[in-house]
Amino acid sequence: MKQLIVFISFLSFSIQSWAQNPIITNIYTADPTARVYNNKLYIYPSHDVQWNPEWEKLGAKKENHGHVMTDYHAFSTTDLVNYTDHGVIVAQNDVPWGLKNGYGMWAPCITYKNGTYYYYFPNTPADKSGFRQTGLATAKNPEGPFTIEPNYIKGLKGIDPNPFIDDDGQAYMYWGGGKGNSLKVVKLSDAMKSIEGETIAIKGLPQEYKEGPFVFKRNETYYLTFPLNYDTKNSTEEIAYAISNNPLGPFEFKGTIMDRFKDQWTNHHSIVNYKRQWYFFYHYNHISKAGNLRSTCVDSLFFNNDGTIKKVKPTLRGVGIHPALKKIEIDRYSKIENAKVDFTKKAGIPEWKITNVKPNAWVSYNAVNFDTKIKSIQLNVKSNSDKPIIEIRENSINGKLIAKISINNTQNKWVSIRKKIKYSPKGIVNIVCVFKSDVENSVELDWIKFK
Ligand code: FUB
Repeated sequence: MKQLIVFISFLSFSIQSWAQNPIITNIYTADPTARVYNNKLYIYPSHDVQWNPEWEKLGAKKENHGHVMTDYHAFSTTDLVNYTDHGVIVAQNDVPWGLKNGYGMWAPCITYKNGTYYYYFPNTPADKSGFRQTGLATAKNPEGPFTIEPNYIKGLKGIDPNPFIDDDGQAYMYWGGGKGNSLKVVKLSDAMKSIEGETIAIKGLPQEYKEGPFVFKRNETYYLTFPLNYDTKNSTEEIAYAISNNPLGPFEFKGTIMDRFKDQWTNHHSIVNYKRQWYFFYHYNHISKAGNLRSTCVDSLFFNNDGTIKKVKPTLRGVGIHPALKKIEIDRYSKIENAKVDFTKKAGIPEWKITNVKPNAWVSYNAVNFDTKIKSIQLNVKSNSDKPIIEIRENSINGKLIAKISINNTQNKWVSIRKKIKYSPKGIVNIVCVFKSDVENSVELDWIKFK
C-alpha cells in the first residue's frame, strides 16, 4: 500500500491522502477522538513516538509503561478516503504547567460550545501533583490555532478526559483509569474551564481495569463506552459499553463492542455519526507491531433494533467509497483466500503487498465507485514464473469478467503493466482479483488502478 503525499510548504501544514486501515500512516497515532464540525469529520488522536535515549541527557525520564507522547496533531476528511494532517496543534513544551520533556500527552478529547472549540488533554504536571493533570486549550477553528490555558483544571487529576455536552447545554467531563469504580464523571461549569458539583465514581461496571471513557447519546440513551481489561497481567483491552437514561448514571453494563487484539495491550476508541452512518475509530499496531507505536483505524458501527451495539470487527478495508480512478491498495482487502499480506516497505510511509499466493487464491475489495467509464487497468506486480493470470471480476469470484491479465516473468522485479479491460462496471461494486496459477508463490500484487 502506498499513499500519496503532497507537502505544501506553508508552515508545518501538509495534505495527505489515505484510505483503508490504518487511516493515518505518516506518524503513529492512538486514542482517536472523531468529531463532526462544519460538515467535516475531524480526528484528534494522541501521537506515539519512539523513545530516544539522548533525551535522558535533557533530563527526560522514560515512564515504565513505555508510552512516549510529545504533542497532538489534528486530521480531517470529508469522504473518509482523503485525509488532511493539520500538523501539531498542542505540544508538550508549550504547556505552561507541564513538565518539560515529560512525554505524557495521553488520550485527548474535544468539544464545541458557542463558537469555541475546547480541547482537553492529559499531561505530566511540573508541580508533581499527580501522574497526569488535565489541561485545556481553546480555539475558534477546529484545526486551531489553539491557546493553552495557564493552569490545569483543578479536580480532574488523571487520564483520558472525555467532555460530553447534553441537549440542554449542560457539559459533563468523564475521565479516569484503573480498577474498581475508576471511571468518573462531573459537571463542567458554563465557561468549560472548571468543574462544578460533586464528582461521581461510576458504579455498576466490571471492577477490572478500565480507562478511556467515551460518551455519546442516541435516541435518549447515554452510551458510556470504554476499554476494559479483565486480566491486566495476561490479557489485553477490549472495548465495552454500558447504557443509562441519565448522563450521571446509574449505568447498566451491556458487553463488548470490539474484541481484544491479542498482540496489543491497549485499545481506545470513539464513536461518531457522519453522513448518516455510525463509525468506530480505534487504534491497532498494524505498522509497528509494537504496543506503543499505534495507528488509527476506522470501521463502520451498527445498532440492533433494541439500541444495543453490534460487535465491530476490525478490517483492513476500513470504510469509504473508493473512486474507481483512485489507485486501489488491494492489500487492504475486504476478504482474502489462499494468500497473505506482507510489507514491501516498512520504513517511512509503509507499503504492503499480496503475497504467498496459492492456487485458487482470491482477494476482494468492496465499494468501488465506477461513476466514469473505464478503459484500461494497471497492475503493479512481481513474478518469477511464466504466465500466471490475474482475473479482475465484479462482485464475486465467478462474477462478470472486467479484465484478464497474463503476467510475464518479471524476474522478481516490480513492474507496472497495463491491459485493456473487457467490461466497465457501473455504480458501486466490489472488485475481486482471482489468481490463476498452478505454481505457488508465482506472483505478488501491490496495487491496481483503473483508467
Ligand atoms: O495512549 C496512552 C494511553 O494508552 C491512553 O491514555 C489510554 O487510554 C491507552 O490507550
